[in-house]
Amino acid sequence: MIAPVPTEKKPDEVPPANADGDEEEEIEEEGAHDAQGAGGEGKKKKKKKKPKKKSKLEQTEPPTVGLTKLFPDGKFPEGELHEYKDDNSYRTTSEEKRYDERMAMEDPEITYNNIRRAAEVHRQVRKYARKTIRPGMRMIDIAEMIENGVRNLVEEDGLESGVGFPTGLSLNHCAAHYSPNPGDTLVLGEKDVLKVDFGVHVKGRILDSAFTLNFDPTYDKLLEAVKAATDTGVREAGIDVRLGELAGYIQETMESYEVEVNGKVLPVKPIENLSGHSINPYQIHGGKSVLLVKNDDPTKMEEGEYFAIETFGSTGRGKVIEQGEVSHYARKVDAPHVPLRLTSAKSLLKSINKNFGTLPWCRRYLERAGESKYLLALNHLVSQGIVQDYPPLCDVRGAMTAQFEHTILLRPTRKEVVSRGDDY
Ligand code: 57R
Ligand code: CO
Repeated sequence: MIAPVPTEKKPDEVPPANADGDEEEEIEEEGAHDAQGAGGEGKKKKKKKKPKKKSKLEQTEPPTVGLTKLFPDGKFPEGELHEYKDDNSYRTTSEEKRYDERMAMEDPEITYNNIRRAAEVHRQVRKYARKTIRPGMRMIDIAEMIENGVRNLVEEDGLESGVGFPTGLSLNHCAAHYSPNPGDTLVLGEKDVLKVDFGVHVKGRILDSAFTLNFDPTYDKLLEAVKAATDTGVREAGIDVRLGELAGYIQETMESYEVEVNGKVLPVKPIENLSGHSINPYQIHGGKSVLLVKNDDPTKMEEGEYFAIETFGSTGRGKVIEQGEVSHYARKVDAPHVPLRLTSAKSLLKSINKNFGTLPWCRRYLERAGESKYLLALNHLVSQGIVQDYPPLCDVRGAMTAQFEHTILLRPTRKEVVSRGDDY
């Protein structure tokens, strides 16, 4: 549970005040302070100018400084490393695997530096979001604060770098795929449980990480259960691990928790029809789903793959249905090339291809790209199977749901939890 914090800390300007930047001349009186301490009319001796240490560029509040400025050598921090277990433990010291990794780092297509840059943007933006999001704020203002931070820090540049997908701000019994649409006047409440799920991409490498905020302690245990279940998933994931088995470990951890709500003890259930997922360049769902309930999916995790390990816990049925107005969309990777009779649909598709390609987006991003009165054309593209719509996914009213999510890399020598931070 987050305790109310004192008002906003004064933004610390970057760089320090003496704009002219030249070192202060310190003129020291010769002998002025000699032993007898008497002020002597000593000869004016020019003291050697000591280089004033360059003030380290720091992130501002709200975050505005592009990370290439904070990491001038272009090298971004490695995530949390885990050695592979059992018959993949040889990989840690394998010369061949270490060679493969060196090669990977030299290949602009494979280098881990892009996802690490996206991860550092995510950490710095969420640090500010976690201390700033408070009941009374409008959902649109929360979304734009996060998106402006991402665009500034990733130094947004069309499809080269930018926001990875719509900022998810699903509340209470809704677990995923809610983002405010234009005109949404919803305000965050004291008793709300908020899932903040936002993405950052660099050259199509999408960093997908999420956390849950609550502002009163009632559901602290639910958040603890889901954080532990996600950490189990992160720990047990690995090369050659079967997705169905991994789901079993996640379920075991989740179901070992219960929440007491107004004197009633409720079991924490993993949500059976939500999942984590593999991630491909410019494709948020890479085709492999990591479900949250044990199953016999024999599909294995493979070397070089990126996975979003995310778990959802609920005090309700542990099952979601599509509910409410759609905000989330994405052009299908293998969209059929059907002739579009509606000219407005043709030009809307052009705008989608130009601004998003196959990256997910929401209606606010469409309007930011200059589109208006697009709904008819958009629904036409959905009905033609060219664009997939993703309605909000909700358990029963009265249920409470929580989410935590990390992106992991299955590198040849070891697993890297690239989105790990000192917060979660
Ligand atoms: O990660 C249009 C998006 N994703 C944003 C994220 O799990 C995703 O439905 C997709 O914007 C589109 C799910 N699993 C079934 C396949 C069993 C959801 C929940 C988590 C989420 C948001 C997700 C899901 N499916 N794809 C990524
Ligand atoms: Co995800």
